[in-house]
Amino acid sequence: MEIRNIAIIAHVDHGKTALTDAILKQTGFSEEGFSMDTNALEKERGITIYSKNASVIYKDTKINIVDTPGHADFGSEVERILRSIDSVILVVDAQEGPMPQTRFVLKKSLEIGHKPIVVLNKIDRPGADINRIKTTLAEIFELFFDLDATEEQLNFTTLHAVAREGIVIKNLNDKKESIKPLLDTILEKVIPANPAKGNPLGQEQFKGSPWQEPLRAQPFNLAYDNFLGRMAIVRIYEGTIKNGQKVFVKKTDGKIEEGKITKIFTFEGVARKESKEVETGDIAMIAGLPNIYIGDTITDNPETESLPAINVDEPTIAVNFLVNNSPFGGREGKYVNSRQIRERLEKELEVNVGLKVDFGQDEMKVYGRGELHIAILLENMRREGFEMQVSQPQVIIKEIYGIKSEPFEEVTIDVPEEMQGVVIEKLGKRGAIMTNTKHHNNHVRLIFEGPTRGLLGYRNQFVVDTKGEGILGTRVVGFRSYAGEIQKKATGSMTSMANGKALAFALDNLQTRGTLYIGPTTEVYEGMVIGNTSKGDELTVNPTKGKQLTNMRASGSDDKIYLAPPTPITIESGLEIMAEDEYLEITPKSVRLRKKLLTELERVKAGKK
Ligand SMILES: Nc1nc2c(ncn2[C@@H]2O[C@H](COP(=O)(O)OP(=O)(O)OP(=O)(O)O)[C@@H](O)[C@H]2O)c(=O)[nH]1
Ligand SMILES: [Mg+2]
Repeated sequence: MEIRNIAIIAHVDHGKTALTDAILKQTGFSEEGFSMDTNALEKERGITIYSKNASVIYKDTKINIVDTPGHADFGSEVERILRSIDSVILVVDAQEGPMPQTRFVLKKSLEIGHKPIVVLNKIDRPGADINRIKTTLAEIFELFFDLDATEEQLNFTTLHAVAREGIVIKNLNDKKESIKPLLDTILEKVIPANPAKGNPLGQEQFKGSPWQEPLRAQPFNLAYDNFLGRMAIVRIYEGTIKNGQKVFVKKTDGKIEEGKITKIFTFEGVARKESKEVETGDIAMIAGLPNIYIGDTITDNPETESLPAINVDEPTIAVNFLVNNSPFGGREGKYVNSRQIRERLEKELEVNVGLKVDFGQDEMKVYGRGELHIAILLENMRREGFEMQVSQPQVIIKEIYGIKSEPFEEVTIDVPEEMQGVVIEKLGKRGAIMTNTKHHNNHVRLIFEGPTRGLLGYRNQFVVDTKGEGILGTRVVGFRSYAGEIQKKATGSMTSMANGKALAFALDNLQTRGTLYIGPTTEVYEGMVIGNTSKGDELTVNPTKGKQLTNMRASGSDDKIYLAPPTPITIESGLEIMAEDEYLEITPKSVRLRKKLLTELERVKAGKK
């Protein structure tokens, strides 16, 4: 059977998963209502976190599809996948137009030499009128051009879609029926992964075709199975791979290891199907090679030349994980000690390719590609019963050719025009420089470049400043020379001086000073941060203080307390707002912020040093 290998790429939320779901459904490989975003966290957040493989058969052709995550923190994963497939469906929200991650993934794809198929999605959105669709298309063309697309790449096919309803059309006035126009375009435009000179029947005259050549396969993703151990998702470039086969793994550092394939799966819909043998061009999941890693070459002959290595992007931020030693430490978690946390992190390293860990005695320094990358790991751990505390995320600073360097990001912002002032001001203070602006329909698109260090914690501020109407996207552009001091107005913390239960009476007084993270009856301890202060100062308060009891009862009115609903801390918001002298305490039941030094006296002393 012929094979086509594609990935679906786009900026976050532009509709990749909706499109993949529609393909699966309409080819009969999934049930009504099924979504590729199967993981509990993905369902909750409505975003894709893990890239996933699926496979459908359409007109006697097997189409392997990789649905990729759109969030910038997972960008390096997308890059690896792009290396292993033959073309991409670039999905662009017709109303929003190209966003930073569109640029990032398209750049990688063009560099590899793909000829992307462009899908303008969400043409049902009210803002996606004919004019906007035309502008978006022009912007995409400009983007291709900017990214040095070749003549052939610039000649991309454009389709229009309402992915959510399973509709793709070629021309805007075509009848809206199904996803078929996309599938037909894939068959027509994407090169077959198993060239026609292949030799499926072992005919003599075809000897020497890729089918006969030595095996060459390369992992682009890792998975873990409790029984089978580490697994690799590989693309078979040449030859075939058989269960039980003895293979050589050529590592990227030149070492060669021997191993034996103990299990092979291919994909059927989203299910794994055990296979005895996988042919040239296909994508498969293999077990039996415990040391296998991204970019290795799997072959049956050690003399075979290695495939070009796959680059894994370096982490940009680091967070310390430690045992929760707060006064409430160990109360709510099932796994709380440092050995358990260490073992869990070791397991994570099996599959989480962008992650690195320095295992210290008491602290484990975890390096990731961004706050979300780390937040997802923490969220998974707490759901499994882990409890720990973490330090404020710090960007990774390193010397490059003797120059102190730090990660930089490009920030693309869409806001109503009247809000641009506050965005420019705040980002300017955080060390970002505006590189471009563009106006369309009362909205303005601002593009900045600035150090990751200055951008940490900005997202929350942005949502407040733009009343939720703005869109913000970022992508890491690499390490640049250190940007110097950055003024970030740290929000001050309101810290409890007492142990006990918070009382409505006390909170009522405190809510005038800032935003509270807790409500009445929440248990607090001395040193726990219960809110922030609107003036930005540090405040030590007593949230457990009740009303003075007197014999005289005043008129009934002062008994009424109206508390604004608290803004509870989540892992992500906690990582953003926490200060350097604080820890974020994460348990299966709670997320609390605390001062490293619990008493005010200790903090004052430390401040004077
Ligand atoms: N109006 C409209 N909404 C759509 C369409 N396609 C998808 N959506 C919605 O857009 C949101 C994001 O869709 P997804 O398919 O999850 O987007 P994604 O690109 O996979 O997002 P990430 O994987 O998180 O980057 C969901 O709420 C969809 O229901 C469409 O054609 N029209
Ligand atoms: Mg998705």
